Amino acid sequence: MEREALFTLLDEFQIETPSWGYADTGTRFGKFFQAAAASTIEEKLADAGIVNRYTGCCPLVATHVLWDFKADTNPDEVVRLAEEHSVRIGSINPNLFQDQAYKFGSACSPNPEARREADAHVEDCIEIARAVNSQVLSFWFADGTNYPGQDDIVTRKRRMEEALKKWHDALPPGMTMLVEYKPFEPAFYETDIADWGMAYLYAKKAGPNAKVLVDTGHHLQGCNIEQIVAWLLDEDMLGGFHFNDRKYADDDLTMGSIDPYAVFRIFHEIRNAAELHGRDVSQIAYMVDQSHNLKPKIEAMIQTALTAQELYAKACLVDRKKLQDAQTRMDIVDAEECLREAFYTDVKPLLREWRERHGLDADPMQAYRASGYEARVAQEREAARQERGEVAASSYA
Ligand code: PSV
Ligand code: MN
Repeated sequence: MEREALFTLLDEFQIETPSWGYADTGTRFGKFFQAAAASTIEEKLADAGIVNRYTGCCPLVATHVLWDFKADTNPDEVVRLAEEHSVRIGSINPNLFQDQAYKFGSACSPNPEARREADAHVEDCIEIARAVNSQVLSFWFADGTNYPGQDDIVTRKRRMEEALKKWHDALPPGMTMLVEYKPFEPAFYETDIADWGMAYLYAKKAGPNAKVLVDTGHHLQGCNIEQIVAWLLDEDMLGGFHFNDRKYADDDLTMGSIDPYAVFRIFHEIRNAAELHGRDVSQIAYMVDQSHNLKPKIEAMIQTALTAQELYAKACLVDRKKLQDAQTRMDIVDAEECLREAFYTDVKPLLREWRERHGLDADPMQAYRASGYEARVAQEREAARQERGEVAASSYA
């Protein structure tokens, strides 16, 4: 691939980072607090702005409605803050899992009150999305059951279909609804959207503006994620990704930290869909869904963005003509080598050049560390915590 063509593809490859990746989050067993962690939406947007400033490829920030939009939050003010930090609000994520009403589910709950509450929340989310100019409403449901017989599986399916259709029809023009799946957790017997097939079916039934969201951590061991991606692309049903990596289940590890070749293969299928099969891949939302409990949060996000760019660039370098030729000749070794050659190409010099062209530092992580941002905000945020009467993160150390 020509250098200029690769640079154009890199220009178009934009990654959305999650507001919740900048805040203190934990596991089921507890939290480890960081002095520099963001607490307010302003702090989260400031951190996302820093990631964008050093990487040049993360201009969007995903928000989670309950965590970011309090009852007194003015959406116009959020837009203004985002602008101030040179980012924009990306996807809006409704929260249909935290309220006590959702004990037995939200859209699928047998409790009509819970379903009504879900309806009202989604209505609010659509309003917020409209106010902040977001084009994406991204749904993940904790709905499911823990025990065989707890509820009727098909009745739950029908409740979900009805809710998604209603919400889809309430979307303003130009807004897309993404449907995320997860095989288990928090429900452990049956999840109401357990896999891509179910998400596909729900999205199809909801209407033309509903697509599937692939969270890379939400698959059972051994699952061929790139095949799912290829199929969804071919059906024009791939809406976006939540990037992360995992060794066991939904571990929220840094993208590519366990299996970079798998990420490369996913990107390869995307480039294949675009270059070989004429699919429009321009609307795919590349989003990160990681909340780091141990790594410094901004560094983890910079590392993620750099990894994504690197693996994407490698996938762009696959010689597709050569690959097709090897496939036609049924030469498996040659075909596989096309992928391996691209994967093992050192793209770091190319990425350094891309950064220099955009006036970015050639080594974003180094530049960020040298800026002293983390130490500065740690001090400011600890002081703000004390002022609010909260426990200082450093007192846990
Ligand atoms: C659930 O595991 C998930 O992947 C969903 O995308 C949520 O919105 C996100 O994590 C944050 O809890
Ligand atoms: Mn997710």
